[in-house]
Amino acid sequence: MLEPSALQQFNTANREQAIAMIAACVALPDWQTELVSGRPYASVETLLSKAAAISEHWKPTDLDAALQAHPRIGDKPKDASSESALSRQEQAAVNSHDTALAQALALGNADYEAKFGRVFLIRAKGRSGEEILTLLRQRLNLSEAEETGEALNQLRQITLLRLEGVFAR
Ligand code: 2AL
Repeated sequence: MLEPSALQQFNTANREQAIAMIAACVALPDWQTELVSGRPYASVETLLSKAAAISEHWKPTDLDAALQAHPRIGDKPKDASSESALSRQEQAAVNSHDTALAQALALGNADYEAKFGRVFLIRAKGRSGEEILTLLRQRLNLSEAEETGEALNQLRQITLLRLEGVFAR
């Protein structure tokens, strides 16, 4: 028998199960609830555009809340949670055996945290460690307001990529 697609499962699951399917995409309960309340979705594209639209409402306080689920770049988490498994995959191209790079990232992360008071966030999937380091150094020059906007953009990208992964079958 044909397995139901992830979208069919999401559309027909009870509320709690539906939330559990998307919870690892971003640790923002309001976003999760709003996406689940929009069911049923006719297609994965409709679901992804709704998800993108509701992520446009995020504010700086949402960034702080969501960051709790994102380890630093270069600190690949070792625990068994599904968020950590996603983070490890996303950071796969950050070569932790390159000591010079690892040290430069650690220094950049520390400078960033001293300046902005939160963890540096970047969509890591599709980027090398060197690229991430270059972007980290550039973003250190932004103003507080510019950088908050940029970090929220990165959070949206990470969230939507994770969501595409959930509904890719
Ligand atoms: C991460 C993460 O866990 N996945 C990703 O794309 N970026 N973390 C971070 N601090 O940027």
